[in-house]
Formats: sequence, structure tokens, C-alpha cells
Amino acid sequence: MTGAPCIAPGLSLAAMTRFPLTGRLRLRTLAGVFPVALLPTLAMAQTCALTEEFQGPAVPAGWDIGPDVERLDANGAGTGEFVPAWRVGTSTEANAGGYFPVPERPVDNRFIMANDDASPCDCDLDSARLTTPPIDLSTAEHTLLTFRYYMDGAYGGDSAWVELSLDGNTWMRVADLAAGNDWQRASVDLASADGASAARLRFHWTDRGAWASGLALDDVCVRGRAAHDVALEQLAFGSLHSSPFNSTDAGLDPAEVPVTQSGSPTISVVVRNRGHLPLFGTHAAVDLALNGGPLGTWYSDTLDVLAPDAADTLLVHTGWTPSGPGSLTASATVLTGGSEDNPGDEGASVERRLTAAGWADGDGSYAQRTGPTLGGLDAGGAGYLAGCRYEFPAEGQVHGMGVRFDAGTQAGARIIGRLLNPDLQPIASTDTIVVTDADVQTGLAWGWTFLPFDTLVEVAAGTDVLALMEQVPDSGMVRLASGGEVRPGTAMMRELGSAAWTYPLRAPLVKLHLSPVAVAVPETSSELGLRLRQDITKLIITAPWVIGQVRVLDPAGRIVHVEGARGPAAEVGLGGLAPGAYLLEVTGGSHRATARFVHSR
Ligand SMILES: [Ca+2]
Ligand SMILES: [Ca+2]
Ligand SMILES: [Ca+2]
Repeated sequence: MTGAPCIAPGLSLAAMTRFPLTGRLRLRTLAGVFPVALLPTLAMAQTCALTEEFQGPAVPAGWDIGPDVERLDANGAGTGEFVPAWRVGTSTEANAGGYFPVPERPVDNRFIMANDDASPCDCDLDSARLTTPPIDLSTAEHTLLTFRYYMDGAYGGDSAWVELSLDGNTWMRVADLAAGNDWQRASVDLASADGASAARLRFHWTDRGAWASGLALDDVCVRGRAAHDVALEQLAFGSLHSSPFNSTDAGLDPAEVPVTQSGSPTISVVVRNRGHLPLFGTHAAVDLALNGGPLGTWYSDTLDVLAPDAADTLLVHTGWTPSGPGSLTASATVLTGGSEDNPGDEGASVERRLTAAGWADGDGSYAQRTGPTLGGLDAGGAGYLAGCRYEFPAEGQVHGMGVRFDAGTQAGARIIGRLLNPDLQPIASTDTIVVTDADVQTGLAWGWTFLPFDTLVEVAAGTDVLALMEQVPDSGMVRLASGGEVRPGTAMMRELGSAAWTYPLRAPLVKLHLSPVAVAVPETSSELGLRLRQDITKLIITAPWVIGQVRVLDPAGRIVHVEGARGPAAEVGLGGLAPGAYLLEVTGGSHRATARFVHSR
């Protein structure tokens, strides 16, 4: 797809990507499972006397799941076989039997559950009890228990409650849980446990002696509370008040936006009252900065009263009109009209890239998510469509699409880039494109393959566009990479044989380009992360940061050369390389850059 002009005799360069290597980068396991960082509730871990998110593989240490329970046969008679009453798992595992549909929220979530439906149960879960480790509340005041739970109450499984013990012997019932068809947040005043050195909590659920669905629990926190404690709980570009499914109400939070489509950014700030007294005059302030240069401060409306433990989403509408490309940072602080007794959790910042024409400015990239590949999706080789929704507040021209392939994609498979309107009517399609080895290698290095449209696609102002990659059925496996979490409706997928769309929680990495895409990089660009030069037998690499290592990978992904370095320049000898396409991976400190080059002698 990309005919890359040579930048030096025998050397061409294409599909270059640049991204920071964050400290949270996760390694891919052989099973293809991607453990990822979930967005923690800000500052929760620091202040809870007991905190448990159940993200580990098993029941956490110190938690008591009670005695094993007996499996029952189809007639409800005991089988003599006993299994644990509680286990830690995923939404998929919860609903393996089809009658315990715990929503996956957030993506890749794990939780603890009593599950009477999925194998090995139906079980005797008449009295399933989950007990916390002892909790030291000797210095806590106004103690509060918070957790999330899912209990749909189906088939009689509608009864759950929480008990508190200060001595491990006597228990008092402190809360009853109501059934509902989504995850619910519960908060329980435990002031009666203030000062206890070893309080315990016990979660009960019952199947009422029959077959039922279950109870799922997550994000348990027990903490004391100050009088006045406001906290910023979530921060995002866009409007969390808008629905991603609504094509007339803009509010998505793309990671990369062309300057021409950015408009004046709106920022959503979720604020929570973590204190035990009402807060008055709560509001949010947002500072914007472009490439580090301050642009001003904007404020949300003010909440007259925010009750203890309540949360609200404040919108900050900035009046700033983007002046040029670069890194746009929104730094938010939540404030009240009164004192703050637990400072430190009132601020956060988020970043968005504003793009424009030219490689260094992202070739007008419009991307819901970029960054590391965190997963992938496919239909087992069958045809499917997958991609993301893009909002066009202003008229625009689409030059092409970018897609990233995940491991498992086969060279020779065929794809088509498609643009649909929100009514799912086609707007434009690319030619059928054959995936090459180089495309697969680029994807493995977190780079993108460009899918051009023959003619520019005009998009009217105020329109949404669905940017989708279609796998041509039976042409070989195409695994589309996916990235960070998005709200349901931002991303979508449909198997060609099915009428039903699904809404992935990780964005398939399909983006738009609203500017021409440079498929080759001029050697002299000062904006590049990397500069490559060939010196007869060597490739000379320079970067505006200290290079630690250079690796050369062949089209099969084999590392054919590794070169250590300790400076802004490195050299790779070309003598041992057979003619062909290679991927260059350059790392150093928090930086990583890749480039494709063709060695033709
Ligand atoms: Ca969890
Ligand atoms: Ca049962
Ligand atoms: Ca605070």
C-alpha cells in the first residue's frame, strides 16, 4: 500500500511511529491474556483501612469464604461433592451458565462471586458467607463501607445483606442489598465500628434453597472520614453527560483530534464528597495548556450542596479555540466554598493530541485511542466489521484510515476500509487491500497501516462517521488491535453474518486521517523522534533522547540484530542483513520509536 521513496541509497523508511514507554507497560502472556491497569478510584488505596479490588487470580489472603458447599443434581439432591462457595472471576466466567449476566465494567474487571448457575453449581448456597480480614479502625472516625455489587435477583436470588462484628463472635446486620439489573454502588455507615481494632464484615447471599443466579462483589473499601473532604474521582475530555450512541450530541473523548475538528474542548470532572458532612459551593477549575504553554482557566457551574458520599459530574466548557497542533493538557482541581480536611486528592490532568497536516503533527489523525495495543479482536477468520465513531463538529475531508493489526493477523488476508453514517448507510469504501508482512510487523510494533480512499471523502459539519475495518471473509485471519477503554457506543463490531452490533469496551484501533498521509519521512525533519542515515555499510540512527538499544526485526518478527547504545546516536551494521524489509525498534529511557526500512544493497 505504501510505496516508500528512498531516503538514502538502498534505504527507505515508512510507517514510523513514536510513543512513550510508560512504566505500566504490560507484557503479553502466551495465553494471549492482557492484564492491564484499571483506572483506580483516585486515592482510594491510600485511605482505606481495608481495600480489595479482586483483580488477582484467587480469593485474596485473609478473606474467609466459609465452608465448601455441596453440588446438587438436576433434581436438587446432594451429590456428595463439595466446591468453594465463592470464587474470583470475570463476567464471562460468571455467565458461563447463561443466567448470571454480570456486566463487564470496567473492562477486564475481576470480582468475587457466589454463583449458583455456572458449573460446578447448582449448589447448596442457602447461606453463602464471605468474611473480610480483621480491619483496624482504632483511629478511624465516621467509618464508611463502600463497595459495588451485582445482584439481579433472578430465580429467588434476591436476598443479600452485610453484617458487622467488632469481636469476631457477635454479628449485627448493617445493610440489606436491593436487587437491580446493573452494578450498584453501596455505602454503609459503620460509625458504630469507630475505634475497633479488629472489626470484620460478612457478606451474605442465599439461593433460598433452590437454583438461582448469584451475587457479585467488587471494590470494597472501609475507611474513616474527615469532616470536609472533596475528591476528584474521574477526569475526561468530552461530556460524560452525553451518550456515545447519540449522534446529535457531541461528547466523545478521542485521544487525537485534528485542530479543525476540536472546537472549544469540554472537560468532564467527576467530584465526590468523601467527608461525612455536606459540602457547599463545590465546583471545578480547569487549566488548559498547549505544548506546556498556559492558555487560561475555566470553571464549572457550582453545586449548592453535595451530600456525604455523593458524586456529581461537572462540565467545564472552555472558551479556547485551538490555534495549532500539539499536546493539549487539561489540569483540573475540585474546590468547595469551605475548608478541606484531607487534601491531596483534588486534582488530576488528562492529555489529548491536536493534529494537523504533516507527519510530525500526526497527518491530521483522528483517533479514539492510540498508545499501546492492549488486546485484539477477530471473528475467527470469518468476515466482520469493527471500528469507532467519530464526531465532525466542522466540515472535513477524510483522506484515508489507519488500522493496527494485532498478533495472529495473516499476511495475504484482505480488508476494506469503510465509512458509514450513523444510520449505517455507506459513505465511502477503500479498495480491497491485501495485508502484507510489513503491515503485520508494523502492527506488532504498535504502528498503523494506512488505507487510502481513491477520492477525498467530504463530511458535512454536525455529522458522525463510523470508521470501520471490514475483514473479507475466508481470506485469512485478521486480528484488529484494540487499545484503551471507551464508553459503550464509542466503538462497535458486527460479524458479517449477523445483524447485531456489539460495543467493545476497548477501542478497535481504527482511525481517520483528515490530511494527506506521508508514507515516507524526510531525513532532515527536525520534528522526528528518529533520524536515519545510511553510510555505505551502516545505518546511523539519531534521536533527540538517549538511545539505549536498537533492535532489527525481520518480517517474521525474528530479532536479527541487537545493538546497545548510550547516547543520542547509534549505528547498525547492514553487512549481515539479507535484502528485504526490516523493522527498526529504538528504545531509551521512557522513549521508544520504530521505523521500517528496506535494505536493497
Ligand atoms: Ca475488580
Ligand atoms: Ca442452589
Ligand atoms: Ca480531599
